[in-house]
Parts: sequence; C-alpha cells; structure tokens
Amino acid sequence: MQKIKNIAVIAHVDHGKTTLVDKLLQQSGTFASHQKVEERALDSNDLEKERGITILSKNTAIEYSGYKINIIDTPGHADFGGEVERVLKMVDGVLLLVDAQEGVMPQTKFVLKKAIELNLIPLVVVNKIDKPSAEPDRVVNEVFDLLVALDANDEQLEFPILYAAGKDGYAKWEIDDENIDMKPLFEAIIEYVPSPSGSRDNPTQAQVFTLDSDNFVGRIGIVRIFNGRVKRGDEYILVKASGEKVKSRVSKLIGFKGLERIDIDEAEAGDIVAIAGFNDIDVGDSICDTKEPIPLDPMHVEEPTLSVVISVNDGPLAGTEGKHVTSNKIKDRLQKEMETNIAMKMESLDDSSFKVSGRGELQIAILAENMRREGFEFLLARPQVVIKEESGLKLEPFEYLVIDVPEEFQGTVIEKLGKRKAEMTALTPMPDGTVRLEFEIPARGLIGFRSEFLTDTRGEGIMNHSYLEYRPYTGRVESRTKGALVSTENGEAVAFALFNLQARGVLFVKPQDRVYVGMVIGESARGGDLDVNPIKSKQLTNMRTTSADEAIKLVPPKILTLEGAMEWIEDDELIEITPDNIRVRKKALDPIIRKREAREKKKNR
Ligand SMILES: Nc1nc2c(ncn2[C@@H]2O[C@H](COP(=O)(O)OP(=O)(O)OP(=O)(O)O)[C@@H](O)[C@H]2O)c(=O)[nH]1
Ligand SMILES: [Mg+2]
Repeated sequence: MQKIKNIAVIAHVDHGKTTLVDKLLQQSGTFASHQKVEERALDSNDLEKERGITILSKNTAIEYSGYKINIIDTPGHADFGGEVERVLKMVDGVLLLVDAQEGVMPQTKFVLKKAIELNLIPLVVVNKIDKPSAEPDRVVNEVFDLLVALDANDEQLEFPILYAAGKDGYAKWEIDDENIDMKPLFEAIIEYVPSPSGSRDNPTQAQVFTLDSDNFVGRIGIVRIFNGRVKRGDEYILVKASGEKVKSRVSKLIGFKGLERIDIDEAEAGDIVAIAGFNDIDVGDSICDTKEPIPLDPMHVEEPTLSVVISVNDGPLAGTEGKHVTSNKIKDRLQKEMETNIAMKMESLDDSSFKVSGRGELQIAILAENMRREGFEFLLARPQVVIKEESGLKLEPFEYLVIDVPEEFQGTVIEKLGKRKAEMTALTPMPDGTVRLEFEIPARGLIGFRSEFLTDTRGEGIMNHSYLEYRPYTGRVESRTKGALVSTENGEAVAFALFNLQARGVLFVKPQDRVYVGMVIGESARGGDLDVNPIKSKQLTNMRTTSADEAIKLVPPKILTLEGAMEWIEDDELIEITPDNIRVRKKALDPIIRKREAREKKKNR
C-alpha cells in the first residue's frame, strides 16, 4: 500500500497557513528547481488574491521521504468555519498554527474545538517567531490551557510543538536551534500524524468534501477514499445525503501533485483524489461499491447564524447595469451556491426574494461580490441573526469577541460594547502596551460595530470574533445612531448641490452620479433621516460660469464597499448591487409612504 499522510492546516485568520504551505511545497522537492511557487499559491481565486485571505479550503500533495502528504489549507476567517469543519473529517492530523505574538484567538478556539471533537491530535506550530514581539512560551501555555478547557484527552495534551517562521521557510524543535529549513516539520508530520486506517481490500467508500468543475468533464468531486479502490472506467454508486442512490462510471480520475493535477487510472484507501463522471455529485455524498454500498455519515456542520434577504432590483435604475436581473437567474445562481457551500442555506420567500443564511457578514458579502462580478444585479437587505426557539424560549446566537486596543481606548470600547449587550469576561494587559479585552456578545450587537470601533480607536484597534452558542434572547440592542440623507429627485448629482449638502453629513455620491427618489446619498450628521435635493443647480441669475462651478471644492465622497454598506444600513433600507455600483436606498422609495411608515413606527414604540 502507498504510504500516505493526510493533514489539514488550521488556525485563526492570518496566522500564516497559506504561506507555510508554500514553503512546504517548495522545500519538498515536488517542484523542479526552475519552477517558481508564487506567493500564497493556494489562494488562487480572484477575491482571495485581492483580499489576501483564504476563502475556500484547497488541497495539494507533496512527497517526502517515500510518503505522499496530502495537505488541505483551510480559511481562518470565522465566517468560513464551515469549510474547516468539513475538511477535518477527511484528514488524520492537523497542523494548528498559532501566531507567536497574537496567541490563541477566537478562531483558534473554534477550529481546535472541532479537531478535538474528532479525536485528532494537534501538531502545534508556534508560527511567525521572527516577529520582534513574539512570545512563544506564553503562546504554548495558552494552547495548553485551551486544550484543558476543551476537555482534551491525555494524548491530545501531549501535543508536539514546533516553532516556525513560515515566511522565512524554517521550523525547529527548540526556539534556539539553528535549523534553517522545514525538515523538522516534515519529520514531525511523518512521525506524529497517524497513517490512514481502512484497507484497499475492503469495499470502496469515499466521501466528497469539495466540488470543482472542468469544461470538458463537467462536475468533479474531490474525495477522500476511506476504503477500497477507485478505478477509472469502473462503476460505483453515489449515495446522496437524502439516501438517494445513483449508479455511474468514473470517467476521469485526477491525482494531485504539488499545484498540478494529473490523470491517473487508480487510487486507493487513504488517498485524496478528484473524480469525474457523476453529474449530481455534491459535497458530503459517498461513493460506494456497487455490490456492497455502505455510505459514510453525511457531513454535519454548525447551523447558519446570520441571514439576509436577496431580491430582484425594483428601483428606477433596474436592469441598466446588470446582465442577470431576473428572479429565475438569481434563484439558479443561489441554488448553485448552496450545492457547494454546505454552511449556507437558502429559501424562497416569494416570487422575487430569497432568504440566504450563512455564518457571517463576510461570507454573505463574498457571495454577493462574486455574483456582481458575474454580471448579477439585485437588492440586499440588512443582515438579521437567525433566531431559534427551543421549548418556548427565544434564543439568539452569541459570539466570542476579542479586542486588542491601546490602553487609552479601553474605556470607550467597553462602554460602547456595553450598550450592545456585551459582557466582558477578561481584561489582560499585553507586553506591547495594548490591552486584550474578551467579551461574550449577542451576534446582533456586532452588526455594524466594526466601522464604529475603527473610528473610535483611530484604526488602531483589532477585533476578532467567532461563534459561541445559542443563548436566551437579550432584548433590544443599540444600532446606528445617525440618519440617512435621502434624495428627493431623479437625475444626476450636481457639484453645486453637493457642496451645499456637505455640511449636513458625509456624502456617498459625487457629481454626475445617478440618483433617484428614495436613494440614500449620504449619512446625516444627526439622528433621523433628512430629505435633500442633490441635483439642484444654482440659479441662472447667479452670474458665475460653469468653470467656476467645476472649481467647487468637494470633500471626496465616502465610497461604500459592500461590507461597509451591509454594516451601515438599517431595516428600512436596502443595498442595490450591480456590476458597476453599490448604492443604498430606502426600502420604500416614495416619500409619502416613507413618512407614513415612520409615523407608525414611532406610534408603536
Ligand atoms: N512575520 C511573519 N509574517 C508572516 C509569516 N508567515 C506569514 N506571514 C504574513 O502573514 C500574513 C498572512 O499570511 P497567510 O499565509 O495569508 O495567512 P493565512 O493563515 O493563510 O490567512 P487566512 O487564510 O486568511 O486565514 C501575510 O502578510 C504573510 O506575509 C511569518 O512566518 N512571519
Ligand atoms: Mg490562507
């Protein structure tokens, strides 16, 4: 049997997973010396490159001293935690990376908890030890304490520890070893990660953990083979989560080698390969022997905690910028997403709107951003947390929040979070003069908090959070305190009008931008919405020329990003997303309807 090790690289966001995998690829000798490995080679899709984060987990394989090591790089951002959960079942060991300065962070807890539940022994890599303020000993203690808190067993508490600077390409057993390469890490993987169980002589059992597609062969499932063999040309039974069975033939079998994919004829228990030939293949499905189909447990991941309504654009500019605008197109696209993204769910609300649920704002924003780049145009409402009811009790999701701020801001931050129903659980002074504040907070309280926090801490604060659990509903939490500047006109914004409006708040539009009745063109400096006219030109009697008009000095507008807009909007507002623009509008465009609604809302308070 082939000698194989399967590992996943897990950590909090930015602790250096993808960079470390680069170095493992480079130093394993999987590549010829003239081949260059690009920086963060596995972050291959556009949004990953632009944002410098991993969104989808991806696998690669290297060879080291007679072993094939399959490595799955996972995303560290809490919103993509579902990706981590589903790949953990596919591996026999994890490399848990922890930043030698930041230490244990919210997502470190989340991913380690999932690994411990699956009985995996973490190979702990204290990473980025090159940082001047690194404190590797403290970090090791934090990991130990966390494992104790997670009820790890004795074997797990004996975890091996390496110290590394992934970026510089070295790992070592002791902090003052002179080693300059990744050899200790390769050796640790071979020594400590258990070899796959299962046998090539058993009936075939494999499970899909990621989907891919290929223009020539169609849908491809990337699977871990737990038992038996998979051969190109042979027939297997695909068992879906619903229990439905479909027989089909493997038309193409693909193996992984470094960043390359190679056609192979056969693969066996323990390996990770890609399979084509099953048109209905989905994440979680099992591929089984035709005579003895024994499906594997379908995958379970944590339920979504946040939902958002996506609907057809019905504004006056509808259809002028997007290619795909109809309800059917949007529905098909969302359904396609749900097939690959098991941490998300969707339901149709009516003919033109859909409720999409996920783990957090970023996960939903990435979906929306991808759709917009594919030419879609649609409306997005304010994110809502998913409320549950258990034995008559209303429950809402809570998050574990960690904040690092310079000491002088600690008072403001604690006060603001208090209003959002957060409870502080720890306050730790850090060696670099900052303080680390830990909270438990209803997820609702976090919506819209980030931008306020960044302003309050002059961009110096860092916040991180991840899902904790459902707890009893906490009642009203404070949200945006400022109103919107709402256009009373259809047309194009005019410099003269915008100049006069600047004193009223922060504008989102610039001259010549298209505006319409009910569109939000800025944030008012005060509470309560304000109707404004952004297209009003100066009177003709005023004798100044257009060139003088152009000379008007405008403050550059605040360009709303998709996530920025999702944080900012209120329940009576929507984001209009098109390939070219992100606009904010009132749900009810008609000013009379809006006034009536506002009056009723006041009455009901
Ligand atoms: N000082 C230092 N910086 C590092 C090291 N390894 C990675 N970085 C930097 O840390 C940042 C994040 O690196 P990534 O490899 O993308 O981290 P990641 O864990 O894959 O991030 P996500 O996938 O988004 O969770 C980049 O700016 C890297 O250059 C290291 O060993 N030392
Ligand atoms: Mg990464």
